[in-house]
Amino acid sequence: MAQIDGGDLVARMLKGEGIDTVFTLSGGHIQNIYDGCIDEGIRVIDTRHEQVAGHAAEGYSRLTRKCGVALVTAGPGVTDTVTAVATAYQNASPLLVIGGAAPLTTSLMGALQEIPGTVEMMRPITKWSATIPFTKRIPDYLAQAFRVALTGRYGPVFLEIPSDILFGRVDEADVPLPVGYRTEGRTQGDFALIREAAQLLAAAERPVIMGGTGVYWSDAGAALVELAETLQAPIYLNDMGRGTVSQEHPQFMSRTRRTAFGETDVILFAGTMIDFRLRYGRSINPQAKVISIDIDPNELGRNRGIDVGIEGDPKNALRQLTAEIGERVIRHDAWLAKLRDGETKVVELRQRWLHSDASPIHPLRLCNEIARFVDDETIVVGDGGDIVGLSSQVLPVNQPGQFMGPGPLGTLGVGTGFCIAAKAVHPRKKVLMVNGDGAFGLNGFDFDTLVRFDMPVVSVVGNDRQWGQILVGQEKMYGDERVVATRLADSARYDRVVEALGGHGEFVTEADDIFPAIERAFASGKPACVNVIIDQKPEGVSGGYEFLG
Ligand SMILES: Cc1ncc(C[n+]2csc(CCOP(=O)(O)OP(=O)(O)O)c2C)c(N)n1
Ligand SMILES: [Mg+2]
Repeated sequence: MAQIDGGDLVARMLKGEGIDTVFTLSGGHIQNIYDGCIDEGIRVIDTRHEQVAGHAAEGYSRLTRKCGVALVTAGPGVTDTVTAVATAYQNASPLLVIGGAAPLTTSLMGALQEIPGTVEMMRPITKWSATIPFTKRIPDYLAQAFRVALTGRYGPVFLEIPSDILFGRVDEADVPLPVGYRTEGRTQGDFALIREAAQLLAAAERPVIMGGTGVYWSDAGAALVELAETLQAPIYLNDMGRGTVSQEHPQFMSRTRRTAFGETDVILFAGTMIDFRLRYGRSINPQAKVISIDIDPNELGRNRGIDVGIEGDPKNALRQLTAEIGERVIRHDAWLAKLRDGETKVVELRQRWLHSDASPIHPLRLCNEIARFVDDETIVVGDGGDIVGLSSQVLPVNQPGQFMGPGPLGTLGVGTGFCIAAKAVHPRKKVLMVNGDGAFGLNGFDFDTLVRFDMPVVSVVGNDRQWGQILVGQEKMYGDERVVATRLADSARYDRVVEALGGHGEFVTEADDIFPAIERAFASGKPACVNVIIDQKPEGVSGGYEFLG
């Protein structure tokens, strides 16, 4: 009878899930999984840091809505992924991290890379974390991992495979691979609550709809638009919800949220946590009726009391609401016009800086130049502080999943991993990264991975020679003379770092040179860095962030 080992079993299960690429940094404890991947035709992309492998795997999940996989070696390989796992957890992203581990046969004897408690370490930031105890149980554990990661509120799982289990051999015939081990069904909202919510929405005078990450995961953009059009309500989006509705849609709004929240009488949240991003709900009109839809019932009523809380898949629940409201004509022309007016005013105020010729370069001018390169076939990765915040106000995002940022964990350093994922999933799409100079330093070395795998992406570094978003707050709170730990070198040439790794570099100090430099960067056909020196104290831009304690 044919004998196979645990690595073959892992690879076959991945193949069965439609995983065509895995992300890793090598180690003896896991190398037979690679061997299995070769047999199954699964591409192995090796990064220069396990954190990047983790972010790349999350990026793969976000772009495919499958469960991305990172394979990492025992001990430090696993601990290096903790930040990526935590980031995915906060984003409700499915993710499977498979960690090597010292053999069970030498447990407690001080084996190489043996540390206690990796499974426990991962537990609070995963939906499930476990050790696989027998070789022949590998397929069952993987089936359970995919079932947990890809149902309910999606999220990461961690599986540790001790090396004697992973390298153990079994008769192929003794280990049939499980099939039909998870459902793709999606829950409906409670019918009575849908009716109640529909009545509130239909009677609203100043309705507001806010969609978030859950809208992306349930692919609910079209359902959201349909309801919003029926209700003639403004649409606001945050985090991974961005792009699920085109910014061209006449009801899409992004600059008037404060007014809308403050004046609304009925507000509907779909797949959006009412957390710090929404000021814990504190800015919502206290008299407003609040309706919330979430796949995770623990989000319903958190921080802000709700009137109707609908546990369910956002796409289904939104469709149910639209059906329940029926074909009435509900107009809120004055409300929409007022908000649109507010939107236009902000855009007009910005014009001056968007077209500024100032030297040093105004960051809004930089964002405006970057925007010229973003079309529907461009994936934009954001990794940095203020420069990313500003760019999100300027860059068009009209496609679901088109913008990839760290989400509520605010993880600096996600960028190179997300770029690797974007090119792995969509080799022909343009990938453009907006980088802070500080953020570049965290995982910039993975430009090497982009070079090795021939993944041309362009990173534009908004180089203010500081950890700007923190420095601004520091100055406000403690004064100029007590700024500490937030300044970076004037001389750092991130463009040359990328050149040295085999990529293309551009260095820009004048506004008119930005566009041709980015053009050359794309034309080079290599991973590229356009290092743009920008104003440290730009006019008209407040910077920093409000720390809501
Ligand atoms: C891993 C990590 N460490 C620290 C922080 C805190 N932090 C938030 S924004 C920021 C500054 C970012 O600086 P940079 O990337 O240069 O962007 P800028 O704000 O200067 O545009 C820091 C340090 C974080 N969010 N993530
Ligand atoms: Mg900076």
